[in-house]
Parts: sequence; structure tokens; C-alpha cells
Amino acid sequence: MSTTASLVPCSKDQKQEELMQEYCKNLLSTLPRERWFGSSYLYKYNGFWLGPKGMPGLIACQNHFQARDTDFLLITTPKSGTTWLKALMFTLANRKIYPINQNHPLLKQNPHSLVPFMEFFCSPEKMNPDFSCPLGRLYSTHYPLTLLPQSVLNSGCKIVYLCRNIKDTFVSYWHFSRKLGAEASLEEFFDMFCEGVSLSGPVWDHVLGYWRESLEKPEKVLFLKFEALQEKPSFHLKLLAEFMGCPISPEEETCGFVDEVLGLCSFDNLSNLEVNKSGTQPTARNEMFFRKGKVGDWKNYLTGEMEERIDHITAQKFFGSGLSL
Ligand code: PAP
Repeated sequence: MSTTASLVPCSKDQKQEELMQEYCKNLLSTLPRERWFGSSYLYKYNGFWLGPKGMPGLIACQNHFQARDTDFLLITTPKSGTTWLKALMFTLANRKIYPINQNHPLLKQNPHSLVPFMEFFCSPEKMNPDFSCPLGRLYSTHYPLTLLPQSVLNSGCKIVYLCRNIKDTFVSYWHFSRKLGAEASLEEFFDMFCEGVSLSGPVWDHVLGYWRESLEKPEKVLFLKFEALQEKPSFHLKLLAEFMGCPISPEEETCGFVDEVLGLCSFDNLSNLEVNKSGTQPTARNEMFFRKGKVGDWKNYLTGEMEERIDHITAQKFFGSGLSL
């Protein structure tokens, strides 16, 4: 330690964070790992693959996060449309304080800045940032069901879960990882993905966990698919609003509120905003969260053999569950 550092007293917050970092460093060194991008690895923890930066947040959340009955948690598999759903949920939940006009926060901030990932609540002191909306608090995570803080499961906190066709999820994940600096080829990435090695993967286990939970507790978990959202956006927006306890009124419908929300949160609108072309998040530049936003883009990347392989795994994993993706 340098002389200067030893003279500056550590705040309680700093100390906690240092201890947490040390604890996580030790923990990570005991876990199986696979290279992800650059010098970054994914680590296998309790059956799921996590990024190195996610570990302090996970441990802190598991030990300290206190969910409230009025919380809403958006949970997604990475690259399934998180950015889109954050925008929709934020707009619905805050519409009384932020009507849709030129001053709407989504025009100035990326959805990830407005609905934070729990993964970054990496110390007890950072556990309760004020991201309240008139309905309660709005958070998100990529954690699988088995790694959620107990208080989320034991409280009245509601979960909105979003997943996407597995092949499109893979292609989006591949592009995103490339932009982060991954050098592996599509084929190498594909092999890893099929082995279950992807951020918060195996993706099938992630989805199945929440699918079963949604069947058991439909009042707690709303299970959504990206494709269904694209096919029937108005229907799903109304469903979402009802689930969140802020249904769209007949007056709002008459005034065109549904179309306004969908327009504000659309791929074309968000991806063309200055903030989303130039700003940045702790994990990536804002523009990296917007690529094509289309269904079926996997056809432009996967060979017939790859399609067969991934479909086979999906069929095996989802067999008997009633779920298809
Ligand atoms: P994350 O897991 O890193 O938060 P996430 O937002 O889940 O990323 O996924 C990004 C995907 O959603 C991208 O898909 P693509 O690579 O197939 O294009 C992105 O384009 C798409 N996306 C982002 N915003 C929207 C939107 N408003 N409408 C539809 N799709 C969107």
C-alpha cells in the first residue's frame, strides 16, 4: 500500500466493497471457467455461467437485497429484448409523473439507466438506490431463478420474465460479444453456447426455471416471449399493464395511449435517439443494445446443421414442459 493510501481513512462503504471484491476473487478462483471475450471469463456457479463482474453483485444481493411487496423485477435471458421491455415497463409504471411528451426520460436516457440491473448493486450500501416509480420499485436482472435473493421469492414482488427464440438469442449474443471484443468464431461460440456456456446460461435451464414458476404462480410471474410481443404488441402491452396493477383505461385507449407507448419504445425510435447513439452503460455502449430487433435473423447466420443441433437440444430440454421457443 502506498503512503498516501495508508493516510486516507477508508469509508465503511469502501471497506465493505474491498472485502466483497476479495471474497469474490477467492470464490472465482475455485470455480470452473471458460474464456468469454478478451481476458474476460465466464464462471460456473451453482449450475449457471456468470460474468466476473456479476459475482460481487450476486453475493451482495443474495445476502442483503430486501425485496418489497410492491417491487417489480424484469428478468430476462441476455439478448432477449431486455432493453425494449425496460422501456415499456418504465413508461407504463411512470405514466402519471411522465406523460409521453418531449420531456419524457426515455428521450434523454437509455432504458438501462432508468431500470437498473441488480447485478450492479455490489455492496450493502448500494443495495437500495432510489429507482422508485409511482407503483413501487423497478429493477431487472439476468439471474436464473435458483440464484435469486430469497426475499424476491418470499415477498409479493412481481416478476416479468422475457425470453426469445433460442437461435435468435444466440445470434444476438454472438454479435454483442463480438462488439465487446470476443474473437472466437461463430462456430466456436456456437459450440460453447450449445454446451450451455453463455452469460447466465445454459439458456434452456434459465427459461425452464421461470416457465415452471410461471405455471405454478401465474400471479407472481408473467412469462413473455419476444416474438409474441412483436406479433401482438398492443395485446401484450395491455397484459403487462394489468399484471403490473396499472391497467390501461378505456379513456387512455381512446386517446391512443397504446400506440404512443409502442411508438416511443419502438426499435426505430429508441435506436435513433442521440443518447442511444453516443451514451454508455457500465457494461457496453448504448448503441450496442440496438442491432436489428427482428424475428428470425438467425437464418442469415446458422447453417442447416447448426439449426438442427440447436433445435434438437431445445426439443430435448423442453420435452414434456409444454414450452416451445
Ligand atoms: P441485454 O441482454 O444486453 O440487455 P437485450 O436488450 O436483451 O440485451 O437484447 C438486445 C436485442 O434486443 C437486440 O436484438 P438483435 O441483436 O437481434 O437485433 C436488439 O436489437 C433488440 N432490441 C433492442 N431494443 C429493441 C426494441 N425497442 N424493440 C425490439 N427489439 C429491440
